[in-house]
Amino acid sequence: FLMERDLRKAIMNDEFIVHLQPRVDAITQKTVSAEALIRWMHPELGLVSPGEFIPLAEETGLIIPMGKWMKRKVCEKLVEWREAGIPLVPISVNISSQRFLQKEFASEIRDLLREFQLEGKWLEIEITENSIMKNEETVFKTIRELKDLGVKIYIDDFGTGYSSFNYLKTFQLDGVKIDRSFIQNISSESENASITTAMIKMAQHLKLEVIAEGVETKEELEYLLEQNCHYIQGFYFGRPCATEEFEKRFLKGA
Ligand code: G
Ligand code: G
Ligand code: MN
Ligand code: NA
Repeated sequence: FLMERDLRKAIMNDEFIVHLQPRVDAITQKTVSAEALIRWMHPELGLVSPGEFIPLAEETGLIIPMGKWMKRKVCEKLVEWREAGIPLVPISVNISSQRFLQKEFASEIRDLLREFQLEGKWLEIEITENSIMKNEETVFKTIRELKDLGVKIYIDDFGTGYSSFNYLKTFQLDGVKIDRSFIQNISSESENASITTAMIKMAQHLKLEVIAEGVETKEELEYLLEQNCHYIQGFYFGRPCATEEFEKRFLKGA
């Protein structure tokens, strides 16, 4: 029932907001970064979740202006924290493969960082395995340019894509985020446990950071810690929330 026209109007009327979810180092208990997740405050429907409009945004190409909006918002937030003397954490942004595969992606990031006078390490990106399967030449160049800027690159939903693992040695990535479907009930579901353990081992062997997503319970956390995976994102440490709440709860070291 959501139409392209609604989505266009939403972009024009600035109906989107950014929520942030902490990624925590479970050993130090410190928030090490934040994932930015888009939300749509629809005037009649209320909060619409991205699962309902990202596919339409991708089909219609509106994902491109939406992504630009998101990256600017994130840079504005980082600058706001810096000016307020709040200790920054990097903010990680989800990039649609449509955008990532365009030749100009890295220069968009470069221009943004320059405009906001931000070092690349404050902006991180999450791409899916599907983004690096195609168009190897462009991907290679884009990744190198992002690395030169100091922007970290993570594979999101790790373990759910169709690609082989070959890309892990081809491209210089920074880390993987193990999809939450593997994390759920990990301590009692032996299949999820074996798969996750293998993914953690492989990633660590390749010197990649490993982040477990969707961690909801103490049992899941403890299992992951036993496997040496201590970067944790999930409801256990915090749900995605408005930026003001994120600042109060997770950056109060200011
Ligand atoms: O926040 P939530 O779990 O409802 O997000 C659902 C999906 O929408 C996730 O796959 C998430 O990666 C995606 N998503 C959220 N925000 C953005 C965004 O700004 N850009 C893109 N491309 N995807 C997003
Ligand atoms: O595809 P991506 O990993 O970017 O999507 C992140 C999504 O996962 C967000 O929509 C966020 O709301 C959701 N999420 C984050 N932590 C948890 C969790 O602990 N449990 C569940 N069920 N969803 C989570
Ligand atoms: Mn993500
Ligand atoms: Na994910």
